[in-house]
Amino acid sequence: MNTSLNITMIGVPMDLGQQRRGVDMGPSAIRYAGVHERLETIGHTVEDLGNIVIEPAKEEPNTKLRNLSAVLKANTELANKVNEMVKEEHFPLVLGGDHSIAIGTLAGLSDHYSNLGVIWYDAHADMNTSDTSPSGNIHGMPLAISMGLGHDSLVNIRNYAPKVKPENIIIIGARSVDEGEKELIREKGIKVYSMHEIDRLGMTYIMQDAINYLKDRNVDGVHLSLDLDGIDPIYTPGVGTPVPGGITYRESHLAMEMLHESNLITSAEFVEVNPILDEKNQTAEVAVALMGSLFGEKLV
Ligand code: B3U
Ligand code: MN
Ligand code: MN
Repeated sequence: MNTSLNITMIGVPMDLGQQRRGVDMGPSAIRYAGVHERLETIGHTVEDLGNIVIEPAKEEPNTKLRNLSAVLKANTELANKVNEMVKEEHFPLVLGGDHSIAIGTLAGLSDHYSNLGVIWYDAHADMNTSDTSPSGNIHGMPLAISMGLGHDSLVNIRNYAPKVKPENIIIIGARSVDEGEKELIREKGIKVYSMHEIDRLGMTYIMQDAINYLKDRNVDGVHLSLDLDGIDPIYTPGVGTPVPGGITYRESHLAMEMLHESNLITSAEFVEVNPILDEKNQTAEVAVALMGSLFGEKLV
C-alpha cells in the first residue's frame, strides 16, 4: 500500500440483511472509535462521505429473500458511490452495516478491474444462494451473488455479472459453513483457509500463501472484506452471529500488517459491528485498531 493514500470512507447503516437489529449503528460506533483521526495520524488523507440512507423494510410477498428491495436499493447506491471513488483514484473504505453491503461494494469496484482478488475474512462463507440459504438472510449470500449466483436483481447491479471469479476469492477464518455452501466451495474450487489450517499452519504461513496465490493469479486489485465475526468473540463480542474458536486479536493484526506489506489491497470494508450486542464499543475499537495495521501504522 502507498505511504499516503486518499481514503474515502462511506457508512452503510444496513441491518436488513439479517435479523438482529443494531448493526445499523456500526458505522457510528466505528467513527466513535476514532477511525478518521487514526488513519490521518498515519499520514493518509481521509474524507468521510457520511452514511447512505436505508429505506424502511416492507412486505416482500414474492421472494424468500428478506427485505430484498431495501437491500437492493442501498447496494445499488453504494455501488455507484464506490465506483466514483475508484474513478477518482481514491481508496474506498466502507463501514458496515451487515455483510449484505459487500454486494454493492464489489459491484462498484469490479468494473475497474479485469481481475479483482477478494479476501473474505469471516467465520462464515457467505456463499448461500436463494436456493441453499437456510435463513433467507442476504448477509449470508454476498459471495455467491458476486460470483453471479442468486437473485437476478442483486447479481446484475450496475448491469454486469459476475463481479468476481471464483478462483480469485480467498476465505480466511471459516468455521460455520452450510452444506450448500460446502458444495459450492468444492464445485468452484474456492481457496478456503478454515480455522483448521490457521491452527495447523499458523497465520504467517497462511497470509504468505494467500498473498502468493493472489500474485500468481495476476490480480490487478484486491478487496479486503472483513467481517468482525471472523475474529474470536472474546475480542469482538458485538456481532450478530458470534462463532467460538475464531482468529485471535494478535493473528488478526499480523494478517493486516502482512497485507499492508504486500501492497496488494486496493479497497476494504469492515462489517457486522453491532454496538447493541457489544461491550463498551470494544468491537468497533478492534475494527479501528485493525485498520491501523492495514493502513501502515508502525508499532515502534
Ligand atoms: N450461513 C448462515 C448464517 C450466517 C451467514 N452469515 C452470517 N451468518 N453472519 C446463513 O444464514 O446464510
Ligand atoms: Mn460475513
Ligand atoms: Mn460472518
